[in-house]
Amino acid sequence: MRILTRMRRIAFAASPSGLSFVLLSWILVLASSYAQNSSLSIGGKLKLNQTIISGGKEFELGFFTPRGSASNQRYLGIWYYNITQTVVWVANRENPIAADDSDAALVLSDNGDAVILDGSGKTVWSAGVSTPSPNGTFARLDDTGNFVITQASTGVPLWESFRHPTDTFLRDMRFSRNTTTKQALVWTSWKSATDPSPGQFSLGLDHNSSELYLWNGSVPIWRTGLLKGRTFTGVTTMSAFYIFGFNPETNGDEFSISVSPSFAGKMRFVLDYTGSIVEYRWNESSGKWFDYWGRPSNKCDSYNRCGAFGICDPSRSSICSCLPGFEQSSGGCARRIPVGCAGNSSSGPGSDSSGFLTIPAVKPPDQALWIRSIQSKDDCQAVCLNNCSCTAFAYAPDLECMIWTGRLLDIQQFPSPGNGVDIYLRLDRSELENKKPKPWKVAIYVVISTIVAICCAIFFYFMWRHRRKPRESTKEEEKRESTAYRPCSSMNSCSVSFDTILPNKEGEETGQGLPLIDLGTVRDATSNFSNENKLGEGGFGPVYRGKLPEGQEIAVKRLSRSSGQGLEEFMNEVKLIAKLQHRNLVKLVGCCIEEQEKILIYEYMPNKSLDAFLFDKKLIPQLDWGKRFRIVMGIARGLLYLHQDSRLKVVHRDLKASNILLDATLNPKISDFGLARIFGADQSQVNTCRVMGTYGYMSPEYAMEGRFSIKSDVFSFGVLVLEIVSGKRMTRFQHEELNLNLLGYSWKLWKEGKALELLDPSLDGQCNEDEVMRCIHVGLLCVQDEATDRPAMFSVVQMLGSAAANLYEPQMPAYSRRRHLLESDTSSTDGDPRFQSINKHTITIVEAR
Ligand code: ACK
Repeated sequence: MRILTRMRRIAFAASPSGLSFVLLSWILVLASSYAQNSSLSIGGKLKLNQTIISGGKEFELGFFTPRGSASNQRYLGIWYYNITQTVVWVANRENPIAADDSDAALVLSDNGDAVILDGSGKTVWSAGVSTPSPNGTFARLDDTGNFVITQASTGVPLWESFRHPTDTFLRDMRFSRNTTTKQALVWTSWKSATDPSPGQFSLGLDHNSSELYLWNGSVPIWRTGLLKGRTFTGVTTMSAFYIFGFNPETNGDEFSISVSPSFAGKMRFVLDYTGSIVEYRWNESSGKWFDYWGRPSNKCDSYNRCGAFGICDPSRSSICSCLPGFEQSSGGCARRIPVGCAGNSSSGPGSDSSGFLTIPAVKPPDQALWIRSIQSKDDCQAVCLNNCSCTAFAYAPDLECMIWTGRLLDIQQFPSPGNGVDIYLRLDRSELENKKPKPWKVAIYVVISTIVAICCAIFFYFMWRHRRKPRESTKEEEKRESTAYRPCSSMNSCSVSFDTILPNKEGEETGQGLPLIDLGTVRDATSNFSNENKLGEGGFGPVYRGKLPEGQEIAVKRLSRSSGQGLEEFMNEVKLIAKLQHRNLVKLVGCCIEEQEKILIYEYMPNKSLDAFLFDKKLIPQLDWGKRFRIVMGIARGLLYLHQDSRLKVVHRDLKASNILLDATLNPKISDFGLARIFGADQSQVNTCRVMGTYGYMSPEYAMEGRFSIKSDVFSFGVLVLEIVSGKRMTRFQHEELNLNLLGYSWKLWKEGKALELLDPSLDGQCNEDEVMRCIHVGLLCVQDEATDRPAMFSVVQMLGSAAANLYEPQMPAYSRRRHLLESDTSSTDGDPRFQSINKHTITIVEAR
């Protein structure tokens, strides 16, 4: 429509000088038909200052200069209509036109080819079409973002931009491969944020399988895993995100995969110049793109991170280990006992000296051989047994039979069943026998453990009776409690799982395997909750240090009866943490629901909370910059796990320094999940009347309107980062003269180019300046007023971790003035004032809505 507007302007400018009404109408008709057709016919030209707009005004084609580029060069490209420059396709990536070359143009030539000619008539780019009967051939921009040259007589597309992609995958595109030539469509990143020429990263279908690969040059750096049903086996959380999924299809000699996303709005996948695939979705209400999903997102996503026969588990502190039956050797993981087969076994192929061990829920190894028409797991196993070089197999109805011969590469452990596939690893039988005790041994174990369990039960029964005596007066209450929550008589004999006590919502798992610890044991461990053992007071009650009979050090969170954390919050926390496991989340050792007590037992963190460390003049010298940066990264990874990488989408809602615990090596662990919420797969925001959290860390939309989302956690993370960098508490900091809080002060320094002045003076300038600047930059991005302006944790981890990451400019953060925070200082709880601090406590505000 820009052409139409421009021509209207010309026409009106001309009319006063005497042009007739007829001529004016003719110009307008011509202009409108030109724009409405959204097309070029043979001989048609598109000059540097002209554009074509798709019929439904979705996309626009024309010449552009990349946003932020210092050079004045023009590329022919397609972008979203009426949205801040978002380029989805570029034609002349390597041969830009000079902006002052006013004669340059895109032309649909006589032979039906689309060519870019510079002012001297030289061809700068061509679609490469040549048709013997070009009559009526036209080029049109569709509402899908596809620029198509079509032969009028047949209606057959001669050329499509969708089949010559650059760095963006749009919803109507297809990943495809020619099944004969094995040639696949390849997406290539830009060289930099402002240079559309082909960069080093590319994405496309594998030559043989239904798998997508991301390459750096010719080296694979990530892969999706095979398509199983409609989701990729190597991408966790995918089923949740893509309800309609990915659709494989074979048409003639073309194999292709299209996407049917559940999201109806504008969306695009971009292979960015740093080598990440990021899915952006358009938020109509804020008029902004937000990054919704991205990969690679953890260290184990890196292709073959742990080498052949290694397995990578991102939730462990040491992420690499060897597969069972393999051990570390000089060249990586090597088999402990060779598998007997033809050549080294008298019984030849299929010799019974080998068997299979199940490795559940893994990203299937690379380079599987697909065996067609196998109907059962047993048949698939037989295929593997009959092939001496077969090292593993997998069978799933959607995948049929896959076998691997030779080395097993790029295996990642996923957090839970349902993700990835179960593979069956071929091992020598002696390896399996080690794992499977002989039946007679099992029988002896069973008899002995039954006798021990009965003895323990009798012993603890008498102990329990003995302890209950003084509490006769509360018998009635106890009766009520114990009918709802059955106490377990002892930890050792505790076989009651959460299945029996926790309400199990549809689709959720129970916290199986987490022990219930009886109250007597907890009392003994904490010297009957003595004051000497008290570590402090959390928002929901006191926390005590203790030691279990086996010697394990624990922290016991005793929920006070008067606390806001009722049974619901308690159950919430137990169920959540039991299901989540990550090195940056605190580990729940057990819990106790007995008499009127609700108690959570955690692993003990010798360095207590970040709050206690960071704001203590004596302890702070121990936190040098390197440690602080590792803490920031650890919290970011823990949060990324909660938001994206675990099976659930969890919003913590109360992230703050006092909820970050530090282990012996100062590795941070996110704790306190009392307020956390599980989000549905497609749920991005929840409205609540019950605003709970901690002022200063609460995002504006949550504090003021009760709206929370993963971006509320991102806000709290940003505050935390600025606190860690500055060593200043959000709720205590006030720049008196400027009336600024920590966010406002950070922003002021940033704008003045003096951000490094924010650094904690106790560091005495000892730091990695680049890391400090990145932390401040990311911190400011995270505390933006609008949730959509805040990056997702996926981007945060990337931006913090890579000096090359492209960081956009922050705007003024939320609550930049102090007065908002003065209100926050009023929050407090009852209890021993020794243990209270201003921002340690979680508050609840009930707002009328
Ligand atoms: O800041 P702190 O010393 O560390 O005081 C608080 C207090 O209990 C109330 O939350 C401490 N705390 C909580 N959980 C643990 C834990 N797992 N290990 C050690 N200290 C803990 C926290």
